[in-house]
Amino acid sequence: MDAAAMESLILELHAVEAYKFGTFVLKSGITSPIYLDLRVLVSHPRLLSAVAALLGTLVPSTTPYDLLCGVPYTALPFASVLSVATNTPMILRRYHDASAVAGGASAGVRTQGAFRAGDTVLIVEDLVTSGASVLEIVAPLRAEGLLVADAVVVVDRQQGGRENLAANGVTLHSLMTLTEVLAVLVSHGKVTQDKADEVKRFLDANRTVAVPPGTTPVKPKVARTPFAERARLAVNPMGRRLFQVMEAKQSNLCVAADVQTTKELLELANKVGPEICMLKTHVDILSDFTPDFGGKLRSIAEEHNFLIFEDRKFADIGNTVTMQYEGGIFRISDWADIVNAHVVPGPGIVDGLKLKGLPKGRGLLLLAEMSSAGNLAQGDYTAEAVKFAEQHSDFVMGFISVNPASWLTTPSSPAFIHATPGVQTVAGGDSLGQQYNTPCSVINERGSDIIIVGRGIIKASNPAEAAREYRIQGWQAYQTSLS
Ligand code: 5BU
Repeated sequence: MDAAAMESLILELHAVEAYKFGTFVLKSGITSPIYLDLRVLVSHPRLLSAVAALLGTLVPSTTPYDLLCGVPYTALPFASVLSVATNTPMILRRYHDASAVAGGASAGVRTQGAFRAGDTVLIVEDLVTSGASVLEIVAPLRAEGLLVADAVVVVDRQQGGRENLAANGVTLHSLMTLTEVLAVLVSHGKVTQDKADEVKRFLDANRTVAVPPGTTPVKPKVARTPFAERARLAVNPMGRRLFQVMEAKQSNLCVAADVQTTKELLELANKVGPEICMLKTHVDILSDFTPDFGGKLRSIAEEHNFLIFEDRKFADIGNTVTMQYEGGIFRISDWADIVNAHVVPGPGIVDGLKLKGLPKGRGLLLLAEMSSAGNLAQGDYTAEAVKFAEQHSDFVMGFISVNPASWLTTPSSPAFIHATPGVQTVAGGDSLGQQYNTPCSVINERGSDIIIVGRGIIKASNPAEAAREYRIQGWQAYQTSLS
């Protein structure tokens, strides 16, 4: 769109009060001095039609698409008008699947309209802040085998959405940015310079909504040895088995089963079992643990072919961890294929755990990094973890890592595996310091192998379906990283 056309569109949108100035709390939780309300366009069909037509011109003709999908609800009229005008079929996604789960004729059917796996979908959205709404649509579409590489949007609020989408393999094309809107409104006397400056200060302070510092990928892709080959290189038998399971199930997904009862955990294991290579437990948060828990979980693991990782994070001297690993009420070494340990006590912790675990064919992950904000596992500490692992490659199968592509000291063998917690479809964090990166960023840019997903799956209304979506995303990112 040329500058004159954009200027006149901005003024027309202003005339129908699509831009509102005041104090507004956005969906992302931030307080904004400007609010864009493009729903008003349903009352102005000519303008709606013009905006829809312009959206259709944003994607270069060299990247054709088969289908349109509007992000509910504001963008649905834009997508519909563009669909009719260009004779491009549409598909529909529900906003949230609560109604589908509740029942009814279309229960369980979440993408409506005719499509085939491999079809290319153009996402249509009204405006993008963090990109969360677009990503909530992209993930399930990809899980259905659809290809999504582009999203068109009327306004880019310039608050991390473009970067967040790019980190997930989606190119954002916008008709205008908030900066361009402000410049036109000021030059036509529609807002004061003071108001524009206030909005600009807000923009500067909120450039990367939901993308905490350090989570934007900076590293180039790392060269990757395929999992099948690494299975052959692995010294620790459990490490070898994990690579084999990953290849067999085409899954580099580990679910963090952070539920409070054994009943819930076993049910969850059954639901997500087909999608995962590994189930991560915190056995000490189960309120009703009984000694038969391990046996029950192991039979589910055998049925679905996944490994059990007890996230015990041992952190004591060698002698104590032998007892914590083998004894107590949990008897972890009897049922957990894999455990993990901090390296802060020194190499004695690995010796201690190895004494009990190696004869049983178990494996150990060392905590080289952590996902929580402000943690101290970095730099030399991470390098020491690598050293410990190399000295005990018979028992240490890999690391808990966050950004192994950034490590200055890297393991000399690709046999070590990297598993990364702090993963959700949208980058961000929780209120207690957890930091999330996307599957694509974790596997592709950060060079990890396994995504560990907890609340992104267990809090979903359909954990089995969410697990499938994460598995497909994680595996696609792995395959991309091979090429
Ligand atoms: P979430 O719900 O996806 O945030 O759960 C993450 C899980 O991974 C949870 O069980 C944590 O205890 C675990 N975790 C982590 O989040 N960060 C770390 O550095 C390590 C483990 Br180690």
